[in-house]
Amino acid sequence: MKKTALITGATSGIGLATARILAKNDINLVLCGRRLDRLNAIKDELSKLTNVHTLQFDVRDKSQVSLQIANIPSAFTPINILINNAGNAHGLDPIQQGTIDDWDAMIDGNVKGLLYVSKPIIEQMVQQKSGHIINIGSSAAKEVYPKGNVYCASKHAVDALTQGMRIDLNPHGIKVCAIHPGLVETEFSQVRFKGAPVANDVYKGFSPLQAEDIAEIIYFAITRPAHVNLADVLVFPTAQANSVIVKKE
Ligand code: NDP
Ligand code: 8X3
Repeated sequence: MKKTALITGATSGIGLATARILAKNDINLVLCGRRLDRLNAIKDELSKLTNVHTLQFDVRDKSQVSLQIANIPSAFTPINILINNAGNAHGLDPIQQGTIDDWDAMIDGNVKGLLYVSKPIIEQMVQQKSGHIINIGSSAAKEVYPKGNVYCASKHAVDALTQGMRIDLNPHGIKVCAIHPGLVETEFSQVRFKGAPVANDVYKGFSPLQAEDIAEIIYFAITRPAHVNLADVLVFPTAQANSVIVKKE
């Protein structure tokens, strides 16, 4: 019986790379994001490999999230694998110079959005007495770095929620995992720096992780035997020791 995975943030970066590897491995996909043109193009691409359904919503919009998840066609339910990947950093400023709009975007998207998506899927998984939730945290979930303040807080929350989910869902046979990447070359820095040229410098002078590196780890996690749960994975590029030490040429 084919499994179905719902991936948030499937329109670029880690989410898109994960959609591609899962499609190649015959997993049905429910792909989510805000950019409809990209969702349509990805559906065209991956429908050649597997069954694909797309949902366009902003994870911050709780009524849209619950409405759209409630209306997933029955061929794609129940969801067996939830990959909570949607998220971004907005700004890199000392706390005294941060903007409330950036803070709202990070707390509402990275934390509350993850909860809004998880709630209806967890209900399905509890009914099924099985399921696998993968939350994409960050090295910023494990340590705080200068100017990282609110982004780090949002990812620390993802780490805490992962642990809380693992505890509360333990009686229901549901696996819960967090994958915490360091520097991955995606659209992340374009978003963080709002398209400013500095975004192009973030990954220069060393070999950063690529989205496919994280997608492969996600695929490894979801293909472990039933009795094995990868609970917490911290992954850096070799050149990175922590959030502030990166060996550059
Ligand atoms: P990208 O910017 O390439 O991808 C982010 C994805 O999230 C997009 O598909 C975007 O889709 C979606 N997204 C963002 N905000 C929302 C929202 N409010 N509602 C719905 N979808 C949203 O970055 P990454 O692939 O790098 O990021 C994926 C995850 O990995 C994030 O949680 C990020 O924090 C985390 N991460 C990234 C690292 C890095 O260095 N790149 C390192 C550690 C963790 P759309 O715009 O179409 O809605
Ligand atoms: C993304 C990695 O170092 O920019 O979560 O926080 S970092």
